[in-house]
Amino acid sequence: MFKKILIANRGEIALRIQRACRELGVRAVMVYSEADRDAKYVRLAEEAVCIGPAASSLSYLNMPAIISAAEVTDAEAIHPGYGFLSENADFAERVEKSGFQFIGPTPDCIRIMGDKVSAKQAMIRAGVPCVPGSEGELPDDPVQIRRIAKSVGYPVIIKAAGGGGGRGMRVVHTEAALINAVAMTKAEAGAAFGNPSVYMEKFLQNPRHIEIQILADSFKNAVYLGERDCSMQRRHQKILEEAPAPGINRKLIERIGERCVTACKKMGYRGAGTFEFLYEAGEFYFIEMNTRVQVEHPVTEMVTGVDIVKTQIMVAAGEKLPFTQRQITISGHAIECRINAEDPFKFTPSPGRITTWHAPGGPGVRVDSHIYSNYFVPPNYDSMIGKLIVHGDTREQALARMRTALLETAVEGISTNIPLHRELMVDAKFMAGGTNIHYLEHWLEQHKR
Ligand code: MV4
Repeated sequence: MFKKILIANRGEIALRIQRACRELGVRAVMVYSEADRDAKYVRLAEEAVCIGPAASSLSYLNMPAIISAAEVTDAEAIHPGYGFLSENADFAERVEKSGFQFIGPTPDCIRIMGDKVSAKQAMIRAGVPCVPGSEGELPDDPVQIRRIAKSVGYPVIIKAAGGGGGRGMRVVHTEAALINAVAMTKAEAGAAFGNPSVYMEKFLQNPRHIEIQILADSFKNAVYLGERDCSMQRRHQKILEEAPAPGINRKLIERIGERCVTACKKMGYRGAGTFEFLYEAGEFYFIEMNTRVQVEHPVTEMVTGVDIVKTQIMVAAGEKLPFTQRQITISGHAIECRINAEDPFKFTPSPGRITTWHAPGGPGVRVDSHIYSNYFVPPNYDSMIGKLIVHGDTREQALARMRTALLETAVEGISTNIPLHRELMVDAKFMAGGTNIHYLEHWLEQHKR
């Protein structure tokens, strides 16, 4: 095991990784921007290094500053968390070239999954079901583009190979709009991602967003840890997640999970990863793979008992996965509410000083947050200030525990989206389970205030 690792992130995930390090007996070096010097995990740290001013581009995205911090503190490995540099293949490569272990997959795997066209091709080869569409990048010839769209069937969606997470895509309903839409998406993709390559898929109208968590070691061992339902989102920002996904056939999930495991073994994938699928009319369609630990990993930890962050560190240190697929079982139900510093219905950011913080508690309640009373939420970063996670024997018990947890939680001094979560927890359709990716936006439209 490593003696010391550097945590190249901030906020709740920096604290989460620090906690995993303590359990493993690994010293953690925290890096922080000038806006984060009073952070709880910085105070708790055995070592901390300031890497620059508040702006992310000058601190948490500043590769030389992060690598220098690892050098001066003699860290052996770097954990990138999520966001920032976590899926940057060039960063992973520079980390390795500087003699450190990147806690994540190889730069090659990150690069292949970062290009959504090559990711899809890798999945097709591994037998993972994908959304029907162009096999690979769209050609330039308008006649061929029209032919592909006709065979896929309208509506289609044009997606940038360099996009992902909802960036660089356009829905096309008619042949008349097709060629212009492709040209526009290509131009935007070239400007935004430095890669004009686009591909086409059948546009699914009312899917759910279901993702499969995997863990893999360097010895071609891989397991899937079941699925998460992340359909409750607004503008591609997830607001709550749950595991397992309500109402989906377990045998089907097992078949898809096994395909994901096969894909990992074929790619030589190492670390934690997530296969994102759209689920519609009883079928799964792969869309993207995330090569990092995700915000919503705790719901999977709660239903499997597996510590995903600890395992990431163990496999990066060259250890074998400490469990086989047969030892993984899903028990009960978990829900996570993301707590954001924002207006609960207008969604405008609400940074500032938290005057009061009361955390909830009780059986099956977990709080992943770095905040405290008198903490100042900086305006420079993502608005998420923590996550409330509950576990119950059944979905109904988890819902009841989340209602209580939300009732007990008090954040004063800033606005948060807790009032929105309180309403969703008593919403009849959400309570029934299985709402799709459009549900929250429609709900907000109907509950305008
Ligand atoms: C789609 C789709 C419908 N059909 N692809 C958006 C984020 C990116 N990961 C892929 N996205 C979508 N791809 C096909 N072929 C609908 C979406 C989509 C979506 C997906 C997951 C979660 C929320 C979403 C919100 C709008 C659109």
